[in-house]
Amino acid sequence: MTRRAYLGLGGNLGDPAASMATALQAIDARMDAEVAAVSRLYRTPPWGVTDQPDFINACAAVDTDLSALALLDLCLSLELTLKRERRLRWGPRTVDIDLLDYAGEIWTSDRLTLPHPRIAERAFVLVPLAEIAPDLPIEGATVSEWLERVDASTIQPVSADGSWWRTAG
Ligand code: A4P
Ligand code: MG
Repeated sequence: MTRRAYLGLGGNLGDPAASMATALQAIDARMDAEVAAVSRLYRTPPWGVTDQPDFINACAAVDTDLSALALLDLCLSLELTLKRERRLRWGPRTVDIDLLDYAGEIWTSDRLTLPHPRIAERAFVLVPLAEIAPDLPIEGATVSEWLERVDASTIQPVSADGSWWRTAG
């Protein structure tokens, strides 16, 4: 059975857009997953630990036959592969891929919390997610409703549209 999942992608070292594009291409190439929509790329100030470079962030919708845990494992293995490849060839860079939502499911295990716990307070997630899923319910409100409650003024688009991932990487 195919389900709709949403991924949050980001990085702030090296060429995060290229790493994110490689990850989305790898997901889209699978028989059991298809990239259905991708937001623009955004430049975002660091959240949490603020003494670090700006991030590049984006969100993607993925239609998949994978279970939530299998999709999480795919994301984690792509993170490891990208970090390993980049470290060997061009020095350090990072890409993080979070599973933001999986078919609206709400549950927690030792390895996975759904939906991702900090979506509602993070403009760097809400701005790109609102571009592809404004009406998605997250913890009692829609993405666009949560977006109204945060300061999104520092979240700057840096790609013209959501096609960046097909050619970069
Ligand atoms: N895990 C549990 N639930 C999930 C989920 N829904 N999606 C577990 C993904 N992982 C989930 O994740 C650690 C473990 O969380 C995983 O192995 C999985 O079993 P991680 O992403 O490696 O850990 P982390 O990144 O150090 O921690 P955390 O809290 O996930 O950090 P975030 O949320 O990734 O934040 N500022 C800007 N502007 N843009 C950013 O992208 N990112 C971070 C990191 C901080 N500040 C940022 C950004
Ligand atoms: Mg993370």
